[in-house]
Parts: sequence; structure tokens; C-alpha cells
Amino acid sequence: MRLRRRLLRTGLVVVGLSLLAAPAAAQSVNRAAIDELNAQLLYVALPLTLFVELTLVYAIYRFRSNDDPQPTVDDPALEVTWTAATGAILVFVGVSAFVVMANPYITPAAAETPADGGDAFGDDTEIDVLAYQWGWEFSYAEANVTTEERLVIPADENVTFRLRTTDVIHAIYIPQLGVKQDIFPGRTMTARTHATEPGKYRLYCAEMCGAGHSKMNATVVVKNQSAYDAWVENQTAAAG
Ligand SMILES: [Cu+2]
Repeated sequence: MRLRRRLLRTGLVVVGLSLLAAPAAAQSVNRAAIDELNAQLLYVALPLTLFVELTLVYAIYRFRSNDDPQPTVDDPALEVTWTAATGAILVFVGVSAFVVMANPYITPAAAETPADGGDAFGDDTEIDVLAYQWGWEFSYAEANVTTEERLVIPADENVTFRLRTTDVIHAIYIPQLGVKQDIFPGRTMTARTHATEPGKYRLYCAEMCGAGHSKMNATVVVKNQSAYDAWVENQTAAAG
């Protein structure tokens, strides 16, 4: 009895700690969708894990000294039940993961068919990203501006990145904005985001691309719309 109470208390502590560990508010629409999926899967996985582990511990304790073990007998109803329950859980995991994967911010290619070749995101702020061994170059379509190792984007605005590489495979990775996309030689890849929090974030190359790979970082600066417009104007004036 006392053991059961102790196990229950441990279980409650585990649940409490995992709730405390839940991430703070997301910094982009992409990141919010990914965090929400993680939370959903956690809420399914946690009770299941506790159920399985507690059953195991109970079985070890309850049958710890059995001098006359009997073979288990068939129980079709039980087997059908756990197979169906497992199936239902896998369908739930599959469907919720698919919904996030199909999100036009997470997988823009799914929303952009070759026939409309880019017009689907015509209202987005468009930025050309060039990856090379070893660095990043960002060109802003609406202004004659190019920056190195520093990507400036507006907050509360859809942003489309057109990604190209001059040499090998690289991958753009901005964890806090939920952006990750491989960039293949000879192709223009697309990534999107919609940042919600002005601030500074890190950008990494997430594909081992040679000796300088670890230095292939950049800073992402998210500015609110007026600060972004002022920045573009400033840069254009400086360039002109
Ligand atoms: Cu790289």
C-alpha cells in the first residue's frame, strides 16, 4: 500500500516537472506549431509511459517470489484491445505530425505547386539566401541591399527565403524561428517563417559542409515593421 502511494507521488512529480519544463512562448508561427505538436505528443506519451512502467514495477513486486509459475493463457479480447489501442495512438501521432508537416510555413513546397511557381507567396517579404563555403549572404528583393552573416527580417510578416548554394549542400537552421531546410546545388529551395517576437536569434548551417562548417553561423535580427522599413531605407541610401 505504501509502495503504491510512493509510486503515485513519484508519477505526479514527473508530470509536474515536465509541465514546468514546457517551453516559453514561441517566437514564430512555425515554432508555435512545432511546440504544440511536441506538447500534444508528450501528453499522449507521458500517461502511457507511466502506465507501462507502473505495471512493470507492480508485476515485479507482486510476483517477486513465485515457486510455481504458470504459462499465460490466450486472451483474444485483450490482444485485440491492445492492438486496436496501439493502432489508434499511432494514427493520432501520424495525423498530428502530418498536419504540422503540411503547414505552409513548415513545408512551403507543399503549398507552392510548380504551376504557380512562387506566386503563392507573392505578398511575402522575399529574401534571397546564398550559402557558400563558409558563410551566408542575404539579398533583399524589395531593396538593392545585401548583407553578410546578418539576416534582418520584419516581425508579424510572412517572409519567404529563396535558398541557393554556390558549392556543396548546406542547410539553413534557425531553431527559435522553426526554420530548417537543406539547400541543394543547382536548385532553389524555399523556406518560410512568420516571426512574432522582435529580437536576435542564431542561424546555423545544419549540414556538415567542410572544414569551416562550424563557423558557418549568422545572426537573425527580427525588427518590428517600422524599424525594418527604416533599416531598409538606411541600407539603400548607404548603398546608393
Ligand atoms: Cu554549410
